[in-house]
Amino acid sequence: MTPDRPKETKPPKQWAAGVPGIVHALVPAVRGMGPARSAKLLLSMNHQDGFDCMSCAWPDPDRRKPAEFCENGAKAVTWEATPLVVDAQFWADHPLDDLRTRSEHWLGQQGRLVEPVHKAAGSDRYVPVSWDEAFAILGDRLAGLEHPDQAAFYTSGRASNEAAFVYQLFARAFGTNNLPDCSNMCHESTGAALGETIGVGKATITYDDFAQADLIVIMGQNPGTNHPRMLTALEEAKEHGASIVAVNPLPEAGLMRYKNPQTVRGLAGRGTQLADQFLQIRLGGDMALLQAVSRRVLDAEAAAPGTVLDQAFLDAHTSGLAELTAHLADLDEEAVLTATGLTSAEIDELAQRYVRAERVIVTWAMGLTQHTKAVPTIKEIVNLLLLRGNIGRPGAGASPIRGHSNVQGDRTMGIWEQMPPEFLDALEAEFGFPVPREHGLDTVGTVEGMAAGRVRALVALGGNLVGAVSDTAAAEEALGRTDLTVQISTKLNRSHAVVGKEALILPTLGRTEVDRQASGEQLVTVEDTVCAVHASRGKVEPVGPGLLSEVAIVTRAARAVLDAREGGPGPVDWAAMERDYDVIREHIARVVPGCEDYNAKVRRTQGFRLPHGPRDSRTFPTPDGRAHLTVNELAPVVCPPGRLLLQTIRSHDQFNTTIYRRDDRYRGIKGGRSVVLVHPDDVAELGLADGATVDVHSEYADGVDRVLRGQRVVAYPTARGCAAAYFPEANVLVPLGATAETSRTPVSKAVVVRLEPV
Ligand SMILES: Nc1nc2c(c(=O)[nH]1)N[C@H]1C(S)=C(S)[C@@H](COP(=O)(O)OP(=O)(O)OC[C@H]3O[C@@H](n4cnc5c(=O)[nH]c(N)nc54)[C@H](O)[C@@H]3O)O[C@H]1N2
Ligand SMILES: Nc1nc2c(c(=O)[nH]1)N[C@H]1C(S)=C(S)[C@@H](COP(=O)(O)OP(=O)(O)OC[C@H]3O[C@@H](n4cnc5c(=O)[nH]c(N)nc54)[C@H](O)[C@@H]3O)O[C@H]1N2
Ligand code: SF4
Ligand SMILES: [Mo]
Repeated sequence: MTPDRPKETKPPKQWAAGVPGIVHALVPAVRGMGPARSAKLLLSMNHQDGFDCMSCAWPDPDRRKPAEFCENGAKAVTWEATPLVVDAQFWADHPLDDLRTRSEHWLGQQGRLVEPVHKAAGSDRYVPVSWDEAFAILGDRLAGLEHPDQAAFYTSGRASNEAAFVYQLFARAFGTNNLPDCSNMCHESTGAALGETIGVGKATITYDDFAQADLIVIMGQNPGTNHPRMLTALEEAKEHGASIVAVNPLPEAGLMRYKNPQTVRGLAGRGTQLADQFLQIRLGGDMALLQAVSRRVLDAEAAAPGTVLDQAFLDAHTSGLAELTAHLADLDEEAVLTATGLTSAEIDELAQRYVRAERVIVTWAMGLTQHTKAVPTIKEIVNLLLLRGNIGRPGAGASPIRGHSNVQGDRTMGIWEQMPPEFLDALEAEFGFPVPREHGLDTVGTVEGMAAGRVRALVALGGNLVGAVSDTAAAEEALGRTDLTVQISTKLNRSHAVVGKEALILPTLGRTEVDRQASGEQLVTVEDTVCAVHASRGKVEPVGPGLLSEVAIVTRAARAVLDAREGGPGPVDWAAMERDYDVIREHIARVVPGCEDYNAKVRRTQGFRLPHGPRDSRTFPTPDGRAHLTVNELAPVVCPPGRLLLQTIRSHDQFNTTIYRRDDRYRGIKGGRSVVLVHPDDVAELGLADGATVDVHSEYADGVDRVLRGQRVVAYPTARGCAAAYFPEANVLVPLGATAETSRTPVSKAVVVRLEPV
């Protein structure tokens, strides 16, 4: 792909949102959708009788404002609800060779997909086919595989609970647990760490806890861009007296100051200063920082016994305190300072804030999960919180902030290659077919399987697997080796251009659109990052007459495949589920823990909250019923001299692999994405200059030269020794095998690189 360098760059912004936020939300909305459609959609967004924002997983407050959306939510709606469609002529004009030269930005701009298309083996282009033909091809090819494990069923986190439930049912009725998902590349490390330590892999807080916290520590997360309405919750928390600490290599605008566009002060004034303390940490330094803070907490307790730790809580509910205390007694402060790039005084200040605060929330996202040591790092968050009983009481807790709007719900519904036996038992009891028990493939495993020829067919419910996963060249080659790829999607992306020998695109309704089935208009349900489940109802007419919902596509695909294979269709009544989603929800109620009486509960005004032992009653569903303080060996990333540690980040104008515009307003980048952000002193030390063009080479033991060409160097106030470039372009730099311990999440935030001038 040709580099896309911006012509000039400006200094980063010191504050987020305000008037420009509104303008950036509304102008493109009205331009893209027209005033009537814009008003209808934006005002019903995140409201009880409207649709759930399809962008991020940030929760809704109980008391909603008339406009309950942010700039980036508006962009997501505008992108989906465009009246522009990909017509039949497009497929004639654009063979795959041509599509492969196009950028993600261009592909996404072509409009909504409205008819199924098929690329035959040996052909160089897609041609429109009827739905019946599409399902017949799908049924024939999947039924023809030698073994169900030769297929993988990928999911991106936008699918509704109903679509996710029927999709995992389809995969398991077909006979495989190969259910990789975007979560494997996202919060998998969180699930692994929390599951092991507290028994539940989800946030231990509710929305209201933010307003009750004394201290909120935001680690490895950029809420101003990725969860913008979180800034409103943070502003409210500050009004209630909370202090905020941001731990980040970048001084992200949204962490510094917020001008709430819904208040007078936000529109006209200076807004609210958010972070009281900013710790500009080196990439991958968080585990060392957390250990150093816990060590200080333990030292304070030793100096004044009985005054610092929540001993009653520790005795009643946890294990491992003695081991942790002994381990941290040997912590090497010098190693901590090297790993974090911070001073002892800065760490002292955070520790003092922590000890002074009665109620502490720690939030985190990709800055923590996409590291080799991600899982132990998140376990150190749990250690720190447990020491003072900051789990399972108001205003306190562990708060991973999920990415995709329903990524958490998809997991709850069974989208996971390693669902626990209890879930599989319940599925088997409900539907009466033998459910496969062996763990399936995760995302990296699926790509490896395709490369090795073991995975011959890929079905994707949304997403852009080849665009999102690491090692682009290897992943594209692996995809190309499969017999069939099937993409169920709203819009084009790289995964429609890089395909198997045969390929299908099955276009689907988006969340903004009314979903009508034989029994009438349907609602779907979603779960946000704090386990709140609620309904979502489309508001506008579908962009094309022939579009099917995700549920309809999945249930019809299941029928086509199961009918076509030996042994017959099996016991599941797929047609009943397509006709009326209440039927799906009745199954969910009987299979998914915490979803009893689901149809009634999701129709309540606020929906309902899934039960959560640690949050609700300090009940920890671990094997011994206790929360575990854990001992984790410090092993900071080593970056050789003359090299930088590079992270891959999102711009303010993208949603994952969807590029809305080629700008990044808060970081001062305009009209291009081929940049590498480097500290000014490092720019000088490397003999480069701001604005220079470089090739970025990553360095791994496998000796393969992976290179991101033609990036513009931007002198930027990041932590020393660190750099940043945009995902997905920078995925070319990360080998497929570079994954986090335990969770196998690609290590996208600590890539050793060398910059070579061109
Ligand atoms: N507009 C928009 N919204 C989105 C998305 C989007 O692409 N666009 N994506 C959605 C998805 S799927 C997700 S997962 C979330 C992602 O939300 P984020 O996790 O906020 O996304 P990233 O851009 O990956 O930003 C990571 C942040 O962590 C910091 N960081 C990186 N490495 C480290 C580290 O080692 N230590 C610390 N302390 N900080 C570090 C980076 O500087 C950056 O601020 O957002 C969701 N929401
Ligand atoms: N280097 C690097 N790589 C990363 C990351 C990183 O920080 N750095 N982040 C990782 C993370 S956190 C994630 S979550 C993954 C994201 O991986 P994915 O979830 O696979 O990718 P997306 O770009 O979110 O997928 C967007 C596509 O979904 C389809 N789509 C949109 N809406 C709908 C819908 O309503 N229904 C259906 N069926 N399809 C729809 C559209 O075709 C759109 O192009 O990427 C990961 N990759
Ligand atoms: S914060 Fe997230 S869920 Fe809320 S409107 Fe913005 S993008 Fe949508
Ligand atoms: Mo994500």
